[in-house]
Amino acid sequence: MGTSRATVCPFCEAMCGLLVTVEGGRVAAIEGDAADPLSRGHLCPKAFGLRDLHEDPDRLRQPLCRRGGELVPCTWDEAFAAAAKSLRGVQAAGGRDAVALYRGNPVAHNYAALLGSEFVAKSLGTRNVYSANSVDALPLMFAANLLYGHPLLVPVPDIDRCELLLMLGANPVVSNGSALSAPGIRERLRQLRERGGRLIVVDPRRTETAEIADEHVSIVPGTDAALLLALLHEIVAKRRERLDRLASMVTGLDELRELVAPFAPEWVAPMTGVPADVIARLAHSLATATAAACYGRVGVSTQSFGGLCCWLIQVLNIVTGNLDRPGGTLFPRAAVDIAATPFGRGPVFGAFRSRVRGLPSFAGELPVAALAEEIETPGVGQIRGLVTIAGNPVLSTPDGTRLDRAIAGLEAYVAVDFYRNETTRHAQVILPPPSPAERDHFDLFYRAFAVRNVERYAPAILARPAGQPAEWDILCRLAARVAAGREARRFAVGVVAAGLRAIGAPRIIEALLSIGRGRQRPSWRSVARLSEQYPSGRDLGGLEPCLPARLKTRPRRLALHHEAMASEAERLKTALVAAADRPAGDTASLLLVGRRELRSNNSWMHNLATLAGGKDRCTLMMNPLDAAARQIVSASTVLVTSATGELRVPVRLTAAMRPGVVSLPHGWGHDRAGAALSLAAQAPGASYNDLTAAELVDAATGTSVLNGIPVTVRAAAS
Ligand SMILES: Nc1nc2c(c(=O)[nH]1)N[C@H]1C(S)=C(S)[C@@H](COP(=O)(O)OP(=O)(O)OC[C@H]3O[C@@H](n4cnc5c(=O)[nH]c(N)nc54)[C@H](O)[C@@H]3O)O[C@H]1N2
Ligand SMILES: Nc1nc2c(c(=O)[nH]1)N[C@H]1C(S)=C(S)[C@@H](COP(=O)(O)OP(=O)(O)OC[C@H]3O[C@@H](n4cnc5c(=O)[nH]c(N)nc54)[C@H](O)[C@@H]3O)O[C@H]1N2
Ligand code: SF4
Ligand SMILES: [Mo]
Repeated sequence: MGTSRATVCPFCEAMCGLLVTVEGGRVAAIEGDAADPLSRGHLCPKAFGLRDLHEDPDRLRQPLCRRGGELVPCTWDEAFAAAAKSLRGVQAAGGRDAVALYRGNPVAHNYAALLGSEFVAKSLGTRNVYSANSVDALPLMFAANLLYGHPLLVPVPDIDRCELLLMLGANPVVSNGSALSAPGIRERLRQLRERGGRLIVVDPRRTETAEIADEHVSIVPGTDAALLLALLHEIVAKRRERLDRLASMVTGLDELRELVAPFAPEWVAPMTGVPADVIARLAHSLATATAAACYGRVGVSTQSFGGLCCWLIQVLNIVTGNLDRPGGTLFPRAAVDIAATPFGRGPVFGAFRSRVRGLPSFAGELPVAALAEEIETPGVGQIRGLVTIAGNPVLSTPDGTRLDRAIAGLEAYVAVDFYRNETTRHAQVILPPPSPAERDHFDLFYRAFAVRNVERYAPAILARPAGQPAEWDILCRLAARVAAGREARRFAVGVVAAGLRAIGAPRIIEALLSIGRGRQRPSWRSVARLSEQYPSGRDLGGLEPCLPARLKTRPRRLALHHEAMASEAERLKTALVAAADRPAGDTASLLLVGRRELRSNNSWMHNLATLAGGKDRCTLMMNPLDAAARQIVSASTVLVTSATGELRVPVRLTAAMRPGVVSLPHGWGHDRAGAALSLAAQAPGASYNDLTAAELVDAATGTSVLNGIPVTVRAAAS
């Protein structure tokens, strides 16, 4: 018999509690932890990735250094020496900004990487800090910062109590929710409908979530801002707003009335593809429901008016009185309040700009759309070295082919990753962290987005092999080596990193917990005690109203007027007028949108046996009408061409697609030489981001436009 250990799945934002049976030092079984107050026993197939990833022969268990052009195993001492030497060399010649840092999505699921990578950033002292945020949730944080005063003070829909949920550009039945941690969301949505509530999904595809909804509203990609403005037009211009207890906090309502005035449903209907009577009906439902929530994610974030969309969604919740209302949208209160951390301190937006294109910074980072040009363009501050931590920007950021080429030409590149993926294959040094089964777990980031407040710490379920440092160790050591002997501020960062490395990451969590807990609750002296006493997590209760107290705006007001958003609405108006004047033509062109697949996680987990099997997932979904017009037959191979590139993928004909729109998942394209993902390479697929353009960003925020990309599709010669 093995022993059962409780942990948390690190693979998506749902944070499912798991019970793992360990036998002879191996993971023998994984099941959902019914005692977890948030996940209540839910888990999805990806949880088994915990075992597969641990046992994957391609997972790096030893650092690699480049010798004579080849990446070969080396000792940790050799790896750190080579890493520090190359990065320091580049900075000595080209200045601090000559080395860039890119942090990928798994950093947010790994508290030691989240904290440790801050040291790496500060020790490099570079302005060239990038992350996956600018191909993801940046517009949402931008809106939160404008309205609530902090990028991480984001309300989530109270789906367990709401009566009407209007969802745009999100597919939580597959993604398991994003900026909305609600494990088992399919069941929660079923319950919503069972208690008489309604779910309405706005998406160009009849998604798996739309499939279980009361209504699917098919929309032309990239036009959600117009739809949202028309909804607001119906509510605010017609004075049907209902601020209720928010009335004393709201300012700028008159300006909002003016802003939405031109966007009558009849006007936006032809461009959005949503009939005017449907818009009017949706607005009426929102304005009259006792508790409703509007929610949007990736589809409304990474599109040409992403910032405006995310802001309008919040404004819609405010003017219907649903913000901070049970059954509406509420602010989670995690044991560690990340909205009270230094992230986002100071001028959050536009504190500095990228060198070549002048794209604005957000929360200390530049948009990743600028990375390739910052590497390619000579001059003072040109990037000649790179550090990536848990990322794969060659597959996950726009114009991957160009970035791939740019990274290949760098003088120094150090990666912290346990795979030699499509990006890290270019590294001079790869420093592999332990497998997720070998690390402790505390969700520092995603608890801020959960529909129930839970405090949970889990020790590692397996011991680290001898010689394998913790990721905290790796990042602190790297930071200390890079900063040694530099100017005072960086030197100090290095000294602190070296000191805290010895103390260990759990102590930082204990410190944060004791600050965050407030007066009335008992103070945990150790995370070990927390996990002993509450192995499945400690329930801190459901979400509750907290405004105006938690607002970070000064004075504590909800201001509905923002110059930046007013000018975005103006830009949208101009674009719509131009579109309406254009002769209907160009039926050759289709609009490409993204999707996610259940047994996949962005560009990775494609190398895991349990998840990789089954039918081809990197397929282009297309409406049969569009196929017929192009003599494309079911299951054939097609060529998809954009202004940036061309892909060959199998086609899947389905009436779920809106005519004129095609859908492809991102994160495939595992046929690049030099990566070491043997299983993934057997079904490589093609990379969506070979079609997207670095030039295309949301003007308000600098976030990449990854949806609504014009493409042509034709049958490939067999
Ligand atoms: N076209 C298009 N592009 C997109 C998107 C889209 O919808 N459409 N979505 C975007 C979104 S939302 C995101 S979040 C990004 C993701 O983009 P990225 O964050 O750049 O890439 P991932 O695919 O998440 O790759 C994660 C890497 O981290 C490694 N890793 C996993 N766990 C750990 C760990 O604990 N420590 C370390 N050091 N490494 C680890 C894995 O081995 C893998 O190589 O992609 C974006 N790109
Ligand atoms: N299984 C699985 N789960 C995941 C991930 C994964 O790769 N696989 N990735 C994780 C990550 S990093 C994230 S950020 C989340 C993302 O979580 P979600 O945002 O829920 O996931 P997506 O499936 O990308 O949903 C985006 C939807 O937007 C639609 N869309 C595209 N363009 C438009 C548009 O212009 N307007 C509207 N209204 N809709 C549009 C697409 O058709 C798609 O259905 O998922 C997380 N969970
Ligand atoms: S939904 Fe799946 S991948 Fe996400 S945390 Fe739960 S088990 Fe892990
Ligand atoms: Mo993401």
